[in-house]
Amino acid sequence: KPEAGPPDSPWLNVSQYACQRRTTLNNRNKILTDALEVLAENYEFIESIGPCLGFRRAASMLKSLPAPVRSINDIEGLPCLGPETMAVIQDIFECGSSSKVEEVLTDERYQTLKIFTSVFGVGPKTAEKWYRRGLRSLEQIVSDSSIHLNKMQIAGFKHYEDISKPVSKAEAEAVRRIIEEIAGCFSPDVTITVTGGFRRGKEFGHDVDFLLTVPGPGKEDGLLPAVIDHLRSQGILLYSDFQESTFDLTRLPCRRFEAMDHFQKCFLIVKLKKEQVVGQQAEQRCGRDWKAVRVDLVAPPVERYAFALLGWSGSTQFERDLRRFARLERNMLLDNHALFDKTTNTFLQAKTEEDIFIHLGLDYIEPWQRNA
Ligand code: TTP
Ligand code: MN
Ligand code: MN
Ligand code: MN
Repeated sequence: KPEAGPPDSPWLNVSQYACQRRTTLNNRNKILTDALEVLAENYEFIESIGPCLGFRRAASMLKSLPAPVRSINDIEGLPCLGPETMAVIQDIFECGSSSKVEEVLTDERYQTLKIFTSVFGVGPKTAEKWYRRGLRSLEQIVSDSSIHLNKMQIAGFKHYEDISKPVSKAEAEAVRRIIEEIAGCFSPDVTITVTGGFRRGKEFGHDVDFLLTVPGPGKEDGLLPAVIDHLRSQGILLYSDFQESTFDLTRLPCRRFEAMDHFQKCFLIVKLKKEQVVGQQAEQRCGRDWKAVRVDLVAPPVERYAFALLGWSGSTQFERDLRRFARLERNMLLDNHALFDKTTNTFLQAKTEEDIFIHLGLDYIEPWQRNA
């Protein structure tokens, strides 16, 4: 085998940045990326950010390759592969699996934290606290009266069965119709855009994400509270966490990647009737005729739309690398609100996602190619 593939190999010139790669849902290296993501997750649980990102970056790079990696020679010269990652990949090629990964998968702590963090509202910190108290199952958590659950976690446990199941495209479409109708009552000019995993072409998601906008300055004020009230009066609001806008152009942009932005937004659980979903039976003899579904709504000011759309379309790894690329390669700061050029001290305006890619000197990457 040649050392680094033939000269015209598509594996040459693979960028270290996800925003310079096209990553579809067709992952040819799932065995490797699943293994690396287990290690990344394990490091996330112990809040060891450096190693976690290292493994995530490696997995993300491998997802973009147009063919399966068949030997350790294949990946020579590719970016994002540190010595630890190389050792894992070598183990998988030589033994069929990585002992390091197997160890994590059978580790009681990993298994327990994985279960605990699968509850809506429970992050690594809370999961770790419960683990240290000797708790090992969700049943133990809900029956322990000394544990204080917040409002989000109470909803998370209450609807656990439903919201731990994947949301289908048909269900996402049904949710879109409901939100569209309700938002249309607030203003006939509202536009609703699917973001998140469904915009990237995924068949299933853990929630449904939407961006709502109304043309005209400040016209989005009050939109989400109105939508939430409407859902409540229809009896289909199971949980809502509304966050008022704290958006302030004078304090832009943020210095680093933030999971949270400053737009008006809400994290919801809504009741989706089976009859509202195309292709599902209206009535079942036994059991409920509805399913609880997690829904995220964001309502940015219309002139921030392109930045919000890019930021909420993901994947998380793609977003991280867009920001990292902007900072390290362009001396610019990008977040969900704006793009700032530090060299000229100016904000760069954008009406579309394409505008932002042009400002960054990047080829446009379609949403379905952002599954990094
Ligand atoms: P998610 O809904 O968490 O992820 P996803 O849609 O890619 O995957 P899934 O199918 O499992 O739902 O987040 C979508 C994007 O929104 C993600 O790129 C991160 C971004 N995001 C923000 O920018 N700010 C926020 O406050 C949150 C919660 C998400
Ligand atoms: Mn989502
Ligand atoms: Mn979401
Ligand atoms: Mn901020």
